[in-house]
Amino acid sequence: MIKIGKCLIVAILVCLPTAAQELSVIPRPVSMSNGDGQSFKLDKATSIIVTKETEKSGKLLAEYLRPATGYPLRVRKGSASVNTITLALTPENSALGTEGYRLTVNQQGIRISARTEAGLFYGIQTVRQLLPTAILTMTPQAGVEWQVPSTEIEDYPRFGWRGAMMDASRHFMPKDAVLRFIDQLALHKMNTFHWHLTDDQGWRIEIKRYPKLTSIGSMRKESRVGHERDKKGFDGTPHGGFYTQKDIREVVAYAQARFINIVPEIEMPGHAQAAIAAYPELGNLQTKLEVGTVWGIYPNVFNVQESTLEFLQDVLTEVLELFPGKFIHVGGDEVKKEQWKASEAAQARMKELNLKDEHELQSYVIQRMDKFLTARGRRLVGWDEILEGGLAPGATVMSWRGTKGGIAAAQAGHDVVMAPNTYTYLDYYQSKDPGEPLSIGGFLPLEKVYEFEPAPSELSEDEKKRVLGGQGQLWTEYIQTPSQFEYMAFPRLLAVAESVWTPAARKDFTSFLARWEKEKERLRASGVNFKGK
Ligand code: TNX
Repeated sequence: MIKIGKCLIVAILVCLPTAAQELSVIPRPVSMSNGDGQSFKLDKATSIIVTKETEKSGKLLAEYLRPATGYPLRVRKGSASVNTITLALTPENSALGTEGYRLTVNQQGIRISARTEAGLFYGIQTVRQLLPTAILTMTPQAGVEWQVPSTEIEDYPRFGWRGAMMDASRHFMPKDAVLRFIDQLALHKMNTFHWHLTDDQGWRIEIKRYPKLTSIGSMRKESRVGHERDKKGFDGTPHGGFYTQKDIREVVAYAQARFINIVPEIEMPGHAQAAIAAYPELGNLQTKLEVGTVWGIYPNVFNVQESTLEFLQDVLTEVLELFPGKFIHVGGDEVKKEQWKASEAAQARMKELNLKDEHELQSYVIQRMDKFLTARGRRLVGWDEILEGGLAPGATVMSWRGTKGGIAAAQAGHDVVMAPNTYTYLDYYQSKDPGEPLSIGGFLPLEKVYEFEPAPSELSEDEKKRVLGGQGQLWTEYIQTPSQFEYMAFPRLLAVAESVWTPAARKDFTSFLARWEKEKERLRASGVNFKGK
């Protein structure tokens, strides 16, 4: 405003019509109309309309809505009328696939339909994202109008394996942090939680038959200070923790209720030092080892005697009882071969089995486990090194050293999960800001993660069908706390979520960034840490 004498010259703002702002749903739905500007208002009289088949989903929705609204919404059978949220199973709508849903919101009410309960679940997650972000808080929020903007959404995932990996070995992640992480996976329509439970620096799963795995193997006496390459010494502080079988059952049930499958990982034959510290007879040396205290690749791998393979199968037997999902991860990465080369027993074993080198010996271990798991109706998954020395027939390959291993495996007719360090290693730095917490290295900013394409163009259309999906990895050598874990995960894991759910042609980084603004409020309301506060 400019004042000249007694005249006011007022600048007139011309408001150009702007495109209505896109609703902030992550991952971006397959199709979404912006509605007519009207909205549905949820209040204490709203009821949730279910059938016998959708009652469970209805109760889950009511449970989700209760803490923040304070409303004990009625879940009842009947037909949709004014002020209702209807959950319907429509098995005939084949366009939706096994996890898709259709969501309609208008002034009268909300309707979610899907062919499966999983589809309804994802429709419910979208509704949670469309409500004011305060819906995600766990205490009653006074004075919020619980409006849902009108819209019409049809949505289904691009891939069936939409995952995140948590390394709970290098730094133990307590159960409540695991559950909080699972909540975030569910809210973003991820369905696979890969739980890395054993490694050189800590064994984190109770195995009843071998109690020393946790009484000895879950505790290291100290940890490296600073970056491994700086060799700055040790903190002198013991670090430990493990999940009891009861904890695991609780986490599995919690995940199942959210349509998340847990893929446990028991590392073999490398990354085995914590187990060998507990049971020295599993190793190749006569000397006693301690649980690992530094980061990097240890030479101490399992020996290949029959008794050790039986030990591994005994461990897997308990793992199978705890984890009902189809896939069991046996690691297989970074197996140093020196000890096998130097060991008479290993060399004799190679001769006995008619194997030509140590790669074939490693492959033998994995093939034995593949047979063991297949005979029990499960499937083995391992890191891409399991390709070396011959791939076990039933194995699924998790490609981490870029996409090469995954491409080779898909071309050989194997199933593949893409987890390339070039796009999905969320333990790498996310910015060049000197204030970033110390990390293993690398540089993977959000925009690079957003470019993650799980089905590489090198594959033919048929081979692409072998790509089950992809996932983000959070290795925890340098991630010491759950809060730092979340900081590394968000927002980048959301870029992974969009890459595995949304059709490639619908991905748009500018749109993602706009939606990320709203998402920050969601994470805040959920009490989850993130980068970019
Ligand atoms: C490589 S990925 C590893 C892990 C490390 C990670 C650090 C893989 C199969 N092995 O043991 O934690 O790099 O980024």
